[in-house]
Order: sequence, then structure tokens, then C-alpha cells
Amino acid sequence: PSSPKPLTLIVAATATRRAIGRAGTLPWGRLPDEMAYFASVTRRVSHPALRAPHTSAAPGAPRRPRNAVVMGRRTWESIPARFRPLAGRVNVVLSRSGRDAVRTLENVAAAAAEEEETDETAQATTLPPVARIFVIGGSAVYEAALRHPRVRSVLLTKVHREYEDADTFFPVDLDRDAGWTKRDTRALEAFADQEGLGGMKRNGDVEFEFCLYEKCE
Ligand code: FOL
Repeated sequence: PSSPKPLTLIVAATATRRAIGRAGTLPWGRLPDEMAYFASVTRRVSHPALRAPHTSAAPGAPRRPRNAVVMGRRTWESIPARFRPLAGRVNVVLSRSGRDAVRTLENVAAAAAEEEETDETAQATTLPPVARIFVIGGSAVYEAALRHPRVRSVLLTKVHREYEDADTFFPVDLDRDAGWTKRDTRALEAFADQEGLGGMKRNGDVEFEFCLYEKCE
């Protein structure tokens, strides 16, 4: 029997208005170091207990676990075609329409937990092993996820610039909402399994910082 998997939100939003989108894309266009952080955090599977049993290259051996990225249909369409599906990750697109559609976060968490219980033969035909589950937006999916009991953490990049014509926003102010607490750089670096995440970053004339928030009980 598997334990329920926690869900992690990852989002980049402007510091004041919490803008995340504009006309189907990111308000800032491209922040290369921020995007590299998103890609590396969502790709990385670092827990030794998850990695060790999957190192065998023997035929029929279970595949190496990957993280899952869960997103709404519009977010999927916002990813440049050459980058989707996002490489090295299990891509899950939520949709209300379509036969066999994955409709809710509950379906995703259940599918990931179910997979852990299947034997090797079954694994070949179902989802690959899933390590972490990241919710990558957009606003409607973030909103649902923030109410979901399995959401423990939010990786928020605060972008220190505002965009007048933004049309999509992150629904919660994590600094003011009593349910959330900001963790320090060490905790962030441990969570992401990488160093150098503290302090202000800059691409061109846009400054941003990587933050970790956790739900407080
Ligand atoms: N979270 C954070 N921190 N930054 C983001 O830009 C972000 N974006 C989304 C969700 N959470 C985020 C949704 N939008 C790509 C494009 C848009 C997008 C998410 C991902 C994308 O093309 N990613 C490629 C990297 C491409 C590159 O290196 O330029 C990937 O492999 O992840």
C-alpha cells in the first residue's frame, strides 16, 4: 500500500499584483535563469530511496522514476510546441472534456498512488513511476490545488516588476494568508536539492527571487 503523495505548486508571479500571465503567455516573455530553475526543479528526482531501486538497466526492469507536472489545458497550450510535452517529466493535462480525460487533481494523485502498487508487468502499460507531483498552473488549477489537502508546499518565484496588461493572477497572497509560512534559503535549497538559490537574481533588467512556502497546520 502506498502513502498519499504530497502536491507541490510551482509558480512565478509578480511581487505586488501576483501576475502570472498575459494573452496566453508569461507577462515577462523570457527569464532564462528563472526558466532554467523551473526546468531543473521539476525534472530533478533526488530522494535516494526513489532513485536507488531503479538504477538497473536489465530488460524489464522498472523505469527510473520521474516527476509529474500537472497543468490546465490553457497552460499546456502556452508552452512553446517545441518544449512540450515537458521533457523528462510525466505531463498531465487536466480537462473537463474528452473521453478518458483527467478531470481533477484527485484523479492525478490517485493514479500516482495506484501505480506504486502495480507489479512490473502492469507498470509497462500504465503510468511510469512518479516521484514528486508538481502543479504548474494556471490560475484555475492553482486555485483548486490551494484548497487540496495534499498540497504542502509552494515554490514561488517573486518577480519584482509589474506588467500593466497582465490578465492572469495567482489567487493567494502567501505572505498575508495565515495558512502559509515562508521558509528560509536553506530549506528551499534542501527541498530543491540545489545550491545558490538565495538572494535576488536578475535577467536583463528584471529582478526575481526564489521562495519556498509551506502550509502550517
Ligand atoms: N513556475 C516558474 N517558477 N516559472 C515559470 O516560468 C513557470 N511557468 C509555468 C508554470 N510554473 C512556472 C507554465 N508555463 C515552459 C514554458 C511555459 C511554462 C512552463 C514551462 C517551458 O518551455 N519549459 C521548458 C524550458 C524551456 C527553456 O529552457 O527555455 C522546460 O523544459 O521546462
